[in-house]
Amino acid sequence: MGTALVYHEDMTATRLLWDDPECEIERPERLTAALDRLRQRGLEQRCLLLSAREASEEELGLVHSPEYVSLVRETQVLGKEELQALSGQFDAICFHPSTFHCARLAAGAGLQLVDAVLTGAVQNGLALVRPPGHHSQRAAANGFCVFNNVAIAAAHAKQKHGLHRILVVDWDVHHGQGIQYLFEDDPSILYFSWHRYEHGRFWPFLRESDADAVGRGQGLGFTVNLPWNQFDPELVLVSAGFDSAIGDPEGQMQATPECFAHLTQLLQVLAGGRVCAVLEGGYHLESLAESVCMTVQTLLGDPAPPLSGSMVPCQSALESIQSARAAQAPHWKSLQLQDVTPVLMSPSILSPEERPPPLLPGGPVCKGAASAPSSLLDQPCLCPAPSVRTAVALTAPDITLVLPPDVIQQEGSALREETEAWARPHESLAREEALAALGKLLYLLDGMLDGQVNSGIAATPASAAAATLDVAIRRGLSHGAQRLLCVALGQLDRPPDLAHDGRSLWLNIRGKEAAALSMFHVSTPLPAMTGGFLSCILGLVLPLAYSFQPDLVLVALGPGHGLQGRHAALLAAMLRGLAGGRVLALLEEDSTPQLAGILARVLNGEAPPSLGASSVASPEDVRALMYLRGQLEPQWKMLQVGAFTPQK
Ligand code: X5A
Ligand code: ZN
Repeated sequence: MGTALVYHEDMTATRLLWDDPECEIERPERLTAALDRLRQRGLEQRCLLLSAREASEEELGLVHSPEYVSLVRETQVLGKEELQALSGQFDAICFHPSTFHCARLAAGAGLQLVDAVLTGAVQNGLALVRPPGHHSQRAAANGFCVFNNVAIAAAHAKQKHGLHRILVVDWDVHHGQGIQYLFEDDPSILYFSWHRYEHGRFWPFLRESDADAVGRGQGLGFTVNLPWNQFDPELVLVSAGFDSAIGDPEGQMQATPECFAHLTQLLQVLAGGRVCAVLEGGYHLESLAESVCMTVQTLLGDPAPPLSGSMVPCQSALESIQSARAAQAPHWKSLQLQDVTPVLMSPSILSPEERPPPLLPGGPVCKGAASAPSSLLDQPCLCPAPSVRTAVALTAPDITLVLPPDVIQQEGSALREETEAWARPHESLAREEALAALGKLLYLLDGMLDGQVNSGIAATPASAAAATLDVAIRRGLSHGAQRLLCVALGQLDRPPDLAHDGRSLWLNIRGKEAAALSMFHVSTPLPAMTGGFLSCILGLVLPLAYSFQPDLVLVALGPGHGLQGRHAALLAAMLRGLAGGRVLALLEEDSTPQLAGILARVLNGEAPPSLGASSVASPEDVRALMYLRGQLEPQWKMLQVGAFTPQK
């Protein structure tokens, strides 16, 4: 359905008129660098370009006081000295005669994006704006922010489009206290922020940025850090700051550009894929440009490049996550079933006496942060994007199967002798139909391993499912895959003579028993309800998969898999985050065209249908999950993120 890119050149006008080391990083080149790179990568050309309009004063009034709007309006006619004096009344603000115009364009860009998404003109989009917005408050500019672009967009989505549940995800490195203040008593706007905090020593140095700020009044539980399986938003707004990216002089964090592709992709499974991202911070031009490209590319449906790095969460991150879970548990049923013992008994802010001086940019630099960008950013993913994103290889092409125009219906088959050689050890592959299906699967798989095709769907007669999967695994491992993840649903057993060499991870979702036969051979029951299914994916499948870092993923829906179409779509959408989206789905031949169609569209980058506000997991499902996590956590460290066991 398309991706919008909202921009207006005028937003490069506002700039610093005097010396101010704090404000100088928020400069016009931030926009031009991001836009140039989008052009260079051919991404701008794939978007629907919208020219930003100014927000009206009435629209600004959705979250700002009339007096404050007037005050900003009047800066247009002030001289340099007056501007500087007024700026001094706020924290980290530098007004310019064009500030009012730019800030109205920035707010207007967010509104236009929301309108485009909610009228169905596009599926999602990004607004490239200056000045940023998330620190700005009802009657105050703050932290380079003048009008609160994302907050105005959220209020507008409620007022003009009648939405009832809006998720705002703030991945800027700073806490968007402006958004928190504006909506802390509003349960219809769930504000989730991750930010650098340093026990209160990182700007904006606020006690209320901590995990125990959970909203108030009606809005209790609707501020800060939550899992998203009960809220079921109708729209996702992203305060997309890239100062959490590697190389940023403000944030001094280590997130690679690929991280933003994964964050975006994770959010795309919500709200039927209606995601509006609005630029906030991000001050390292190279890192900003790359991260913006990753975000837009993912909005366009391209698979996320694999994450690099060790996939071992650090202790302090685990503590922060656990604190937030503990603080949120009273307000969210899905957290109550889990182990949310607080790690920290006292609030994580230090008292004034024990507090070291504030951390300022240019102060102590995180190890590696300053030097990392050159190494990590100079070598963009060189592998060319496959020419075909998704191919469907069904034996009896179904005329009722409706596919998007760019999904290829594959005609080819592997050579007959070769197919027979692979089939020989398997009795169930002797039949002509099974052989024909195997030939098509091998051809598709080779296309994927050669890098011509990114993802695909193949089918097999039910009686040959296990043997076909067995061949696919062997073929994958012998023809270029280093690590292969196989997620098997239904009556499919791990091939008995598959080597235990750590190159394959077998995850079976079926039956009654949860069992970890080895760290590479895991079996878990298929949860009965949506809540349990989500917990299984988020709490087990993804942490295992991200820890394993496969370069090929097979998902097999075998005999009696019992999976609903929308659940299969969610599983496929989530697994697409692995292996650069190199996912092959294996279906039974008599699967419905609806199932094949939805999987093809999701593998091709479409958002899966929204699951609706889901039930929580059943006690049995939780028990199975907890058991497996306990067994596997020592080996697969990403599991620690969800179930924290304090470590000595
Ligand atoms: C939008 C944004 C940061 C202000 C930092 C002031 N503001 N030291 O990233
Ligand atoms: Zn920021």
